[in-house]
Parts: sequence; C-alpha cells; structure tokens
Amino acid sequence: MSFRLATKNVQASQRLNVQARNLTTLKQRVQELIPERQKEALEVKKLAEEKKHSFGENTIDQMYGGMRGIKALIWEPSVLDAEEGIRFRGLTIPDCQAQLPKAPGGNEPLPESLFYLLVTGEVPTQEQVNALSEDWAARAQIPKFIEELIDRCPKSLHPMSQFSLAVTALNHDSAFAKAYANGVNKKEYWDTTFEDSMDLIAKLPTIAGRIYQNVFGEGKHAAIDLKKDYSHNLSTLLGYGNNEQFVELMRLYLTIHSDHEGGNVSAHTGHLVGSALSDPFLSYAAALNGLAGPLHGLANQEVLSWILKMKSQIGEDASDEKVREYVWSTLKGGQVVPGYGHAVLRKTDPRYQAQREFALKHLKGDKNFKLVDQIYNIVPGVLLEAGKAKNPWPNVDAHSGVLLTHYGFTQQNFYTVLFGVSRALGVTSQLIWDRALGMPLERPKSFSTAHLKGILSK
Ligand code: CMX
Repeated sequence: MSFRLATKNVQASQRLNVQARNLTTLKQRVQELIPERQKEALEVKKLAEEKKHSFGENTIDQMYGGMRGIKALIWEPSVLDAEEGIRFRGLTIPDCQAQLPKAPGGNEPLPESLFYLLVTGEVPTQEQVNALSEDWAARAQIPKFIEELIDRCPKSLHPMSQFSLAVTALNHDSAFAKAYANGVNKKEYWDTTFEDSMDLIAKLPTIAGRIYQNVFGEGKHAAIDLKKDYSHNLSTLLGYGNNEQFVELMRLYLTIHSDHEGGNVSAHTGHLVGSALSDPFLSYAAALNGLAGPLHGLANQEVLSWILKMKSQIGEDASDEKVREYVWSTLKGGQVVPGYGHAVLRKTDPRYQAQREFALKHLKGDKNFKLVDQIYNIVPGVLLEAGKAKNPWPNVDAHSGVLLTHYGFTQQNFYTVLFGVSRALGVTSQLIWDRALGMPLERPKSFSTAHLKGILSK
C-alpha cells in the first residue's frame, strides 16, 4: 500500500471514530469561530483607521537596536508581559496546569490541550483532547523518501539542520501548496493550512525520533502507538516511553516551550515566511533555522555545556565564590551567560519556575539541579554588577538541560530539536489565523545608514 493511501486509511478510521462519538473536532470549532473572529478583526481594523491610535514614534535607535519595543505584529495565541511572563490565550502557566486536560494519572497539561487552547482560546474537554491525540498519532508517518533523506545525513550534521531539512521536505505533500496551485479561493486558505499544520505537528516526533536514533542510538526506530498521547509517543521514539516521569516532563516541556508571543525569532520567522503564502512546512522550517541560533533556542544546549564546563573546571560542590568567579570569567571572555537575560522579560521566566517546581518534586538530591539553583542565586547579582544586561534573571533555557540530563538524556546537541517540536504548536496556531483573517504579506520599510545619516544631520 502506498504511503499516502495508508495514512489516509488510518485518518479516515480516526474520523469515523470521532463522528461516532458526535464530537466537535478542533477543525469544526475553528470553522465555527472564523466568522466571529473575522468580524472582530474587521471591527478593530476599522476602529484603528478611524481613531488613528498611535503607539508613539519609532526611533532610529530602535532600528539599530534590533527593533526592541516596536509594536508591529498581531499575534493571537499568546501575549508576553515583561513582569509577569507569558499568558497563553489569557492563561498563565499555573492556570494551564490547573485547567487543561491531562493524561490519566498525570499532573502536567497535555500539549494537545494547549494546542486546542492556542488555536481557539477555549479550554477543551478531555474527549476533544483525546481525539487530537488520536488524530496526531494517525498522521505521524513520514514518506519513505524523507526517512531516506534523514538516514543519509552524516551523524556530524547538527540535529537541528537535519530537522529543518526534513521539515522542508514535508512540503512535498503540502495540501495548501496543491490547493494554491489548483487556484483555490483565498477564503479557503485556512482549511488546507489547518490540515498541513496538523500533519506537521503530528510528524515532528517521528522525524525527531529518527534523527535521535540515527545520531545517538543504534538506528532502530520504534512505532507510533495510536492509543498513546503525543508526548508518550515522542518519548517512545526517543527510547524513554517506559519512564513515566520522563513522559510527564515531555508534557510539561512541550507545553511551556510552545509559544512566546510573536516577536521572538522563531515565531516571527514562521509568520513572516508564511505571509508570502509559503506553506506551513516551508514556514516552519524557516522558523527552525532561527531557533537553531545560540541567542535563541540553541541556548538550552549552550547552558548545559556551560554548566558541565564549569563543573570540570571548579569541581562538584564548588563554593559560591568559585561559581561567581567562573561567571565573571565568562563575561570577561566576552561571552554571554547562556540561559540568562531576555529581550522582553524583566523577571524570572515563569517557564523557568515551572521547570524548577518539577525539579523540586522529582530531582531532589540531583547534583546538577543543586548547581542550577546555586547559579540562580549568583548570576543575577553578577549581571547586575556588570551593568549591561537589562534583565539579569533566568529564561526558559536555564533549566531544561539538567532536567533532561537527570533522566539520562545527555545529548545536548539534541535539546533544541525538542524545543522545535514544541514551538510548532504556537507558530501553526498563528498561521491558521493568519490565513483565516487574510493577513497580508509582511513588508516593513527599511533605510540605509547613509540615508539615516542624511536625516539625522538635517
Ligand atoms: N550574559 C552576558 N551579557 C548579557 C546577557 C547575558 N546573559 N544578556 C544580555 N547581555 C548583554 C548583551 O549581550 C548586551 O551587550 P552589548 O551591549 O555589549 O551588546 C547588553 O547586555 C544589553 O542586552 P539586553 O538589551 O539586556 O538583551 P538583548 O535584548 O539584546 O538580548 C538575549 C536578549 C536573550 C539575546 C540576551 O539576554 C542573551 O544573549 N542571553 C543569553 C542567551 C540566551 O539565554 N538566549 C535565550 C533566550 C530565550 C530564548 O529565546 O530561547
């Protein structure tokens, strides 16, 4: 049986299941919501035209300063407050932990439930979440040629490059690209964007697992279990499916890394590339290439390398004084302290807090966790004293590595791939609404330094 036929059969039987249960699927809910959200967006657009509300002038120093503070994007799934941190459709991380459906016996939200929330703004029922788990498992297979593509990558090629390569290749079966080529009405763009987004999310664990097993394992690839949730299947593909605590960690990890409003490099890149009507696979591959940068997602790999290097130089159970000296030596060497600072946040990242709470519960006595805690007590003071960083507090990446290492998942080079699996939830949630709301091609104005010099010297 061909790949497409096999996948279609599994999906068709999954759809029958859902119909038999008389359940409103995520797609049906999106379809129901589109008219009211389009009306709302239109009203806001009209009001904006009438009121000419201004957020104030953009300044030239902002142009040289990485556009910090320039209010230029519309992003539906989440909003970031500098002091409070992220809210997913109005819910904080503790709200999500309390309100979103979980796996039987689990404590952490299922990323499926977070995705439903990001797309609709509504907390799903357990049944709706279970239907999403089934749907994603049914879509998880990847075409043979992509398996071969991944298998042919040298082990020395960074897992993020392999990941991005494979995601780009998924564009081969893009429903959006096909519909566009066939002249679909622009009002229908959201439908195939939704289908591609679901396919993309569903296939990421399969791709990630294959890369992991090729690079770090023995090249043996486990099968997706159609009855298990997304994080369970990802953990199985990585070889950790029997470790329930690791699976819970994945549920938390995939939930909290999913979205951080629209201006960060990965989210903004996905949105920008999508604005050219590139399909969700091409848009997300571009986002992944941004996530692979050390000032963004690669920082979680960098953090662990930095901590291990610190341990090798100053030993285990080092004094606060030794740790402080090591932090200063990093700064004096002209490097950043990875995992600390943020372009928008000005407090400890609640994503860091959520991981710290997980560690307090499950990692008691872990030496690396103790060191992370010690670093937390020292780095902010050093960064404040150094006087450059606007935010001396830890971000999400300062904690994830030690959690993974605790369970024996020590391959730092792979950490950003996990971030990449998660970030797809946020980027695709927005892409669906970009198409449903008819968002235009993004094209801000730029100037040359010579031109600005002319303006400033007048
Ligand atoms: N260590 C040392 N110096 C730091 C620093 C840190 N952790 N954070 C900021 N600074 C420095 C900057 O490099 C900059 O120095 P220069 O003026 O010499 O260029 C100065 O402080 C001002 O920077 P800022 O306005 O506070 O921060 P930015 O908005 O420019 O950058 C970020 C934000 C995250 C890139 C920066 O804090 C950083 O490099 N942190 C370490 C890397 C990291 O953890 N990245 C992950 C962020 C979360 C994510 O996206 O995943």
